[in-house]
Amino acid sequence: MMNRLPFLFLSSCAFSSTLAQRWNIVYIMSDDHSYQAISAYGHQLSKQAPTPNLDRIAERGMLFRRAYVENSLSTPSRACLMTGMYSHQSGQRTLDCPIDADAPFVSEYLQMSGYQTCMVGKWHMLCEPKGFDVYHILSGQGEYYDPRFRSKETDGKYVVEKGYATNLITDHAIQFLETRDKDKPFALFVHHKAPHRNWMPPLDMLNLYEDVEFPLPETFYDNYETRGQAAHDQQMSIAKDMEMCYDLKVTQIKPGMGYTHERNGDSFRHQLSRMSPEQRQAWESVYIPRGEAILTSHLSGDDLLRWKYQHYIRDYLRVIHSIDEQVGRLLDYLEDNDLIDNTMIVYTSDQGFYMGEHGWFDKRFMYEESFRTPLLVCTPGMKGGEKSDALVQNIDFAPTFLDIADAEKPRQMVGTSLLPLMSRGGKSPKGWRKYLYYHYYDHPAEHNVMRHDGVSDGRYKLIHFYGSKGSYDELYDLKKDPNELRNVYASKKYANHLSRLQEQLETFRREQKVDEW
Ligand code: SGN
Ligand code: CA
Repeated sequence: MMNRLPFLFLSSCAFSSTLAQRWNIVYIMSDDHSYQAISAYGHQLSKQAPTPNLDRIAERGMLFRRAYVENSLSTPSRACLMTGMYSHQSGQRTLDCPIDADAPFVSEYLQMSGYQTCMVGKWHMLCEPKGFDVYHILSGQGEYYDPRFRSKETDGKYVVEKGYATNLITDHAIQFLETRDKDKPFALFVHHKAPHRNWMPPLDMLNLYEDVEFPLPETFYDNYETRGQAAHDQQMSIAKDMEMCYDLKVTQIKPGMGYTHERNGDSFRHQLSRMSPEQRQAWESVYIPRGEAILTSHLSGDDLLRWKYQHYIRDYLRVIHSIDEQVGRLLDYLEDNDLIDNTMIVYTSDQGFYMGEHGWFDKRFMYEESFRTPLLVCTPGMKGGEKSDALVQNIDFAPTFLDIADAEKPRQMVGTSLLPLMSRGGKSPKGWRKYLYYHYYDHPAEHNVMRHDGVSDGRYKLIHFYGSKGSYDELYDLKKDPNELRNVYASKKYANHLSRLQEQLETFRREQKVDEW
């Protein structure tokens, strides 16, 4: 096929921001990291499990309170990052639907404009890494312990590396920084596997938070009273779908014991079988007694549900603690090597995640916890501690990086550079988007979330669910109902907002040539 990478113009005026001076770029993205678990966001959970190193980025720069994804799932979100396009434009609509292999990647543009580029960690896309001088990528979703990586040097073969994924990915990032071409600016993409399911902590953190009782989210017992079918039919509930063995590491679970259906038991046993005797010993010395304690206590009903929540959250936050430490290590390196004053640093996630809100784990929905994603950015010379309420989306990263590289934004990129917004203390510049478009396509699939698209203006949100079982809409007022418990679609009081959002949704679909899929 023809290479569709268009000629790239270096621009000295039109699209470039006076702020950027071809800084280096360090883009750190974790996998399924909720904003509720970053202390800079101030949520209850993170008060008991702070993330001082991630907060350093916010202290130096800006925290985005309204950062969103377009499609709350890994590979589609990564495609938005790499292409600056919506899912239907890149082709990567679901986890398995392959990206258009000819879609130009931001890494290719960065290379063309003189950057040295590197990708370490979870790649997960159904195409080869493109536009990277150096890469060390995990196999598929990746493994937590002794993960397999491949790079240009391994001739396409995966090779096991001893250690914990988050540390090894950081090692590779630092290795790149040590050996890079010092005559060029660099763009380093650090993509953590953590804290993706099934939340396996580093072996020296297995007991962290064991004595901490984390608060239940306000919406933990949501009964979806005002919602349509999708919220009722999902299979991501802690009560019904979180598995005792795979998710909560109760290794003694056997069929017929009356616990949650154990779909992933085999893959858990496979994870255990990959451990070295020392790893296995460290692991079992902690999880076997925990498993015994829960089984002999014969908890059921709400007691069992609360136990599941605590054990889920503790493992998740252990994994976060190690991300925080390793990001701190990378920031220290940048500081110690005089790179902090000419590097943009981004910390984000491929989407948000449910920490028990609405009784759920996982993501996929256009409801806030999964639609929103954490975003902390610092650039040289910022005053620090700033917050932005502007509507930003993961399609904006590619244009931002090209703005930094002083390169013109190619026509197919629908996102917008964040730099003008950052130079205005986070306030939206004239003409900034007033609506966000969202579209989730992955159904039928694991967790059984219906297909839906929608628009949000940051306060009002219209969601259109559709699929083989029919279609319906929901409307939320986030100011009056931040937890999205009251669907006001049928309320006359909201008729004006409803028709405004309906019109916006139609306009998006028409202009972006997208529809039900
Ligand atoms: C795996 C997980 C799912 C998760 C998807 C997508 N199941 O399939 O719980 O929703 O990844 O996650 S597991 O049994 O394999 O753990 S994503 O972040 O890659 O989009
Ligand atoms: Ca993810």
